[in-house]
Amino acid sequence: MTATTLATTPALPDTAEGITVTKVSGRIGAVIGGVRLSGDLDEATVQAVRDALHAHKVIFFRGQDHLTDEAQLEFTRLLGDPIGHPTVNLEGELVLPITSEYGGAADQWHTDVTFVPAYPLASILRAIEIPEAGGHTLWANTAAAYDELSPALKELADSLRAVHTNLYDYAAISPDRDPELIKRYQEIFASTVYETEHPVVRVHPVTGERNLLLGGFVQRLAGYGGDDSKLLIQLLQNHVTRVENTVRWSWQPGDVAIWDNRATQHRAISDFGTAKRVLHRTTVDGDIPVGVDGRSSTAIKPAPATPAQAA
Ligand SMILES: O=C(O)CCC(=O)C(=O)O
Ligand SMILES: [Fe+2]
Repeated sequence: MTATTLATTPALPDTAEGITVTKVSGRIGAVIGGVRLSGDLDEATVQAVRDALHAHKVIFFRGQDHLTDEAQLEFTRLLGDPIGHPTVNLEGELVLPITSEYGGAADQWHTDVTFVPAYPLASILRAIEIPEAGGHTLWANTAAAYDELSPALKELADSLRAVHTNLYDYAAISPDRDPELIKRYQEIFASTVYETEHPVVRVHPVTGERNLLLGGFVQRLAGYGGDDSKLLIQLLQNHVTRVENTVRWSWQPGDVAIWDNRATQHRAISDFGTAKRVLHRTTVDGDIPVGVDGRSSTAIKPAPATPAQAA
């Protein structure tokens, strides 16, 4: 870069200067201070938020009580195109209530909506009503998980592809919940069956980091028999959820968490009994993952339209 271009590089506006970034854990998570979230943020502030998101994977904002659903959605638009859930938001709503109404919470480690090829690049979760105790959320850094693998395991992981689906046995993973409620939830959540083959190692399109892409929607590894598939998935998933790679957030109403859905997994902690817990989620449309070998994810179900059908 020449002296001339340096001299003409615009200084960041004042608004971005007041922003503080304070790490919460060693490897993932930071609290951002000095930002009042809204659809009116200037580009320098939005860029600072994006940078913090890519660096820390999940970022937290306290005291955003002024936000309405509409304002949350307007802020979401600054990060990309908001997108509804493929099966739960059948009316096309862009704000998804995450409630305890089905008994408990999303307490399996997962990355949001990985059963479709271009799953969301980020999710934004706003706390509305929080139990007096418990109901925390955990996030794990899937790039840190990849980094700590031995060279031989990295090479193996780089070569694997996994099938993700929204059709699994919901009752088996939540044996202590009301079977009727679970059945109703499964009927909605898997009303259309999706299956997608993703690379197990996704190259992040912004940071270039390699991330393990697994989580609760994984069904099997392509080309591996059942037992080997299960064991290999477990081996890699254990690195993702190692406590050292995680952060835990204790919610207050008005808190907002934003996570890089291309670089994390998360889960709720279902330890709040029958207490009411309500959060509102928006998601930002994502891009199709690419593996280390340059191969993209592919849809299996619903079967992609052939060129003749599409015509
Ligand atoms: O309820 C939570 O803490 C997490 C919910 C969740 O998985 C999500 O909002 O994507
Ligand atoms: Fe989730």
